[in-house]
Amino acid sequence: MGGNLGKGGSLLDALPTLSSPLHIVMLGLDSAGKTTALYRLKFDQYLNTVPTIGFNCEKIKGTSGKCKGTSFLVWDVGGQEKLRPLWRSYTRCTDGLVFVVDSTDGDRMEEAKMELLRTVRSPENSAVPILVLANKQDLPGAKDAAYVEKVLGLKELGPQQLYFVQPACAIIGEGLAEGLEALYDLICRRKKIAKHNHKNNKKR
Ligand code: G3D
Ligand code: MG
Repeated sequence: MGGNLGKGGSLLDALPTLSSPLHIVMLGLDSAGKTTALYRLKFDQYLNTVPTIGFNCEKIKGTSGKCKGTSFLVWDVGGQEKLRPLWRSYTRCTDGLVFVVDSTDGDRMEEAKMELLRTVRSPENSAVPILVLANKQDLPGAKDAAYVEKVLGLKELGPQQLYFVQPACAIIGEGLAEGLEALYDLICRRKKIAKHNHKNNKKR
């Protein structure tokens, strides 16, 4: 993130103002590992999950890097087909999306792609940063981040769409803190871009 402090901008102008807590919505097909990831982030331990009917919500504090100390309010929304129409009511006004994928479930990657694109293409979600967790990396046959990026068609979303694909294993917590940090970074970038565009529009 390059700042431009020398040209009449103050330090405050250069810093994105992030409201706290940041609102994050976790989506993905049923059984991808969303609830496991949420409770791993919250309690730093594995909790046995049952399929989510409705949602779970937890406040989580960033533990490392630039997002250390930042509060995130994370909504984990049920992923069963009958619950997916509800996703839209959660994603309105969110700061970031976490899309969790079971990296071993090749058969349902196309379905995951369709649901992701449907959510991201709805106007109220335009340009919301996305963290894709390529989960269950501990299992044999798990596809890597590059494959998941390709099969979900993330590049098709255009150059303005900020996203990052993080390999993860939610049951032991691997990759989750890194993923959250990457998402925080994307949220900062988006705020900066929005601020810049707002300034330029005012000049016109
Ligand atoms: P969901 O909230 O997306 O529907 P859950 O998914 O968090 O309920 O997880 C679904 C199943 O996947 C759970 O197993 C959970 O333990 C498992 N799981 C989640 N993350 C990982 C992972 O990284 N690796 C492995 N091997 N399994 C994972 P059960 O057996 O309880 O259905
Ligand atoms: Mg769940």
